[in-house]
Amino acid sequence: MTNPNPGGASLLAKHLTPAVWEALKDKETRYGVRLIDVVASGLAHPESSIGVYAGDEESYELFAPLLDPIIAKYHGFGPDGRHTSDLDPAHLDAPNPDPEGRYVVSTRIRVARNLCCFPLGPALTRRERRIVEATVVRALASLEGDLSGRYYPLYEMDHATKERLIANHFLFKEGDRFLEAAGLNRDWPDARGIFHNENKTFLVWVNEEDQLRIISMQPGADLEEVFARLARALGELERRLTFARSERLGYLTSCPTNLGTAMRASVHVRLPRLPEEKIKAIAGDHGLQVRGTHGEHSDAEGDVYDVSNKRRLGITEVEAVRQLSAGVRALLAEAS
Ligand code: ADP
Ligand code: CIR
Repeated sequence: MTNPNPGGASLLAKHLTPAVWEALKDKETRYGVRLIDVVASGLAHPESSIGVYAGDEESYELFAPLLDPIIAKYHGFGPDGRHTSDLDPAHLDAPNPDPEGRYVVSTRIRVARNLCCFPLGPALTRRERRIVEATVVRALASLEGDLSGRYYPLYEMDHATKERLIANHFLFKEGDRFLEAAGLNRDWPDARGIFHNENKTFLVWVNEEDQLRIISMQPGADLEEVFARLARALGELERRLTFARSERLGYLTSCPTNLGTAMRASVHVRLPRLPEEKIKAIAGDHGLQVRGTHGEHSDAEGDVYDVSNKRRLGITEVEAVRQLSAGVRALLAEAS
């Protein structure tokens, strides 16, 4: 097969040179992940912004000639970089940027995690995915206090409940075409589901893009409270589960944009008086990205934007939330 470079503006198209294709096309990881699997989503969707997904930890080593330049471009993190973590809420210092609740509708911080010693989602077998689900659900069942909750398997959930949870920003959407092409939706909805506490301030998505998406969220702009809850939940889960992690790349995730902290800290902020281009410019100056009201690949509804840290690798969790805090302050200064 000759180099199938999809063209377009994706990082895959930029970095899948004939030399890289030739050097990597016959390689295969111990879990059977090949170059053609890593690039499948970007080939199927030339409109991708990134275009690659890793099938396992070894993919990041074996296919480094393709993935390292993509990681460097997205995160500004070179091959000699070393990722460090700081989840200590005492280090945060990000006071509520909107104490009167005039602009910020809600705050959400999520991290992605995958279990050590399994392939990542694109290469999981149905049986392995079920073992992951059972392992995670067992760990979640023993959480106490405000973190205690219930797991709802997707196959048991009726259509109306699912739609309501998605509309209220609690549950992942179904049928993402990029994930589909990466093999992440195989056997859907088997072994997928959502855990949440009673007031839905602590939630865990199971077996979507990553095996776990651990989420802390609440109305308003109290970044410190949302971060502290997430850090506490992660501490509890780390005592019960072993997550896939590398010295260099931090927490391992299926999409290279999520490596490192695997954290996306966001606010939903209503900015009726600022043009979208201005919002994007201010956000960009602060290392933030802007999404629509219903997440990635959606539009802003009612002037509500999702503003979050873009970089997740080579930055600590505390720094990522501080970056969000500074950017939101700058946006609010312009908005009033
Ligand atoms: P991810 O957070 O995993 O990167 P998405 O961009 O698809 O993925 O967002 C997932 C969901 O979280 C969407 O419903 C989105 O609207 C919601 N969301 C993101 N940020 C916030 C926020 N600050 N408040 C409420 N919901 C949010
Ligand atoms: C794409 O390449 O466009 C999709 N696979 C989604 C990439 C992840 N999104 C992002 O920029 N954080």
